[in-house]
Amino acid sequence: MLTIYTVPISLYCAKLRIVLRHKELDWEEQPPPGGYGSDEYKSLVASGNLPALIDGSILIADSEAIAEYLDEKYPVPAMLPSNLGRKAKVRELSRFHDTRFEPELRKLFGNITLDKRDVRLNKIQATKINMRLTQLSNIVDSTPIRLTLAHCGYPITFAWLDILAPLLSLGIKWPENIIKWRKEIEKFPAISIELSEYRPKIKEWLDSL
Ligand SMILES: N[C@@H](CCC(=O)N[C@@H](CS)C(=O)NCC(=O)O)C(=O)O
Repeated sequence: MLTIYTVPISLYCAKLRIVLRHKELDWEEQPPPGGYGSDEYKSLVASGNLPALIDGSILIADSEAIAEYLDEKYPVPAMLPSNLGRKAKVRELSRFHDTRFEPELRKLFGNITLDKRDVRLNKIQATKINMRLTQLSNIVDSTPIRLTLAHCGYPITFAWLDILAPLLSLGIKWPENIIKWRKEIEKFPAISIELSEYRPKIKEWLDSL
């Protein structure tokens, strides 16, 4: 049995569950021992990163490293193409999410309640998110026929944007081809099931602020 350390609100834990679901793997989830950000957790996972996977004697932290490990260990259904160039393009798209797109959204997380809201930061981040969406629209080129690792992070970040955009008046401009691409990837059951369970967690988290 695979074990993953997660917290309910974590975007990257949701991304990882899409991979686990698509591969029809069994897994159990545990909260990070000692709590999120604790020294106890860091004694197990030096970076403090969530998610982390325990598979026997192996512990891996970082959703992308875990996803690639799972794809090699459980190759069916494959979530990376076997063709070298296409594989690299899937990795490129996946890393664009993790290193360029989602980090711009994350900067808004401390800026949600009225007492902490910084209108200037909202505007800056809205511009950056719109810029990343335009870039994404120039990277994404076709309707996905099968689910790859590159498709697992975006639906979760999009779900956050759906909720934060009206709340913070972000004025998000969705490119036409991204609206279409999103609809297509959200048809994969691994994604639709995760979204139906994850969206309420975003709302619960917002209510707890
Ligand atoms: N690139 C990392 C990002 C994961 C990430 O930022 N996780 C957050 C929770 S959503 C976290 O671990 N924050 C605590 C920390 O970085 O110490 C991944 O894909 O796993």
